[in-house]
Amino acid sequence: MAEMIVTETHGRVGLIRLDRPKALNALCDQLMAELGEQLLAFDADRAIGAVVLTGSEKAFAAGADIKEMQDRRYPAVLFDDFIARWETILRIRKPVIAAVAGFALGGGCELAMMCDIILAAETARFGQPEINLGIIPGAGGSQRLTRAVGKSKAMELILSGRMMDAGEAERANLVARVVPAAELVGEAIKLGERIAGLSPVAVLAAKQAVNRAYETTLTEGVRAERSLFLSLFGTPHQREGMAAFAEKRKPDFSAG
Ligand code: DAK
Repeated sequence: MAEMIVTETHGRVGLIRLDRPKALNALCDQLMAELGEQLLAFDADRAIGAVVLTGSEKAFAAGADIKEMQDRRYPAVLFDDFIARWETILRIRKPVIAAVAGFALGGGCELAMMCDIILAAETARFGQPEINLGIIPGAGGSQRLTRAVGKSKAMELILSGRMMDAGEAERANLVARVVPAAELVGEAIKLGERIAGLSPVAVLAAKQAVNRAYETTLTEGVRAERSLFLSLFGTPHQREGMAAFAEKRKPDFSAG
């Protein structure tokens, strides 16, 4: 029984709420293990088409748990499973939407950036303050933030530890959209429902294709897109989607 996350389903959308309020959802080992297990469970569930990951009004997550990390030493950190627990989310093939309100700092910002889409409440604050602790980002922050916002802003944020608000994060292309705090989770679920109502095969392929853009060269990415695109012509959903358009009706992607 999970103690640090709360799980709900809304139609075909699986919702995971980080629930460690006293520590502003600091990402301790137990929380990361529970989160990883639930993400894998939603990924394996054919009734779920998209996942929303959120925190509280005050914090998406204020980072890795500093108190848990403070006695860790090298090379012990090299040999334990510290890193593996953080990367389960990268194995999830369904879309994962981060709905961020309040602090998304350090590992919290990195976790949001490992999701496919970030929706932010007006209250959201993003940052990589690890430099204040004598370390640097360790779960991809220096790489993903730089790809999202560019070198100069990433350098400024990572070298100074400064936080940016939701408006700045939207202008810098870190987040897809900013919404009023009261509507954040509802908007994320609505987006998840829309995606979950589409062809699951096409959605999976689209996620893979965009990730190729993020991870490889243009030539390799275009090649990957082409083979994914062509493979979709072998699916019943391509026939249904195009037939529905020609027949002026809504497509039904529930079969197949
Ligand atoms: N860890 C542990 N506890 C935390 C925490 C954190 N990251 N953030 C907040 N808390 C706790 C506080 O200690 C406090 O607990 P009590 O004192 O009440 O017991 C409680 O949450 C409420 O926090 P505050 O009293 O500080 O609340 P404020 O509103 O005054 O301030 C704040 C909010 C977010 C500005 C402040 O709490 C803060 O600066 N927090 C630390 C932010 C931070 O430095 N985050 C980066 C942590 S380093 C890796 C993966 C990940 C990472 C590294 C490696 N691998 C896989 C290799 C990531 C590293 C990090 O994230």
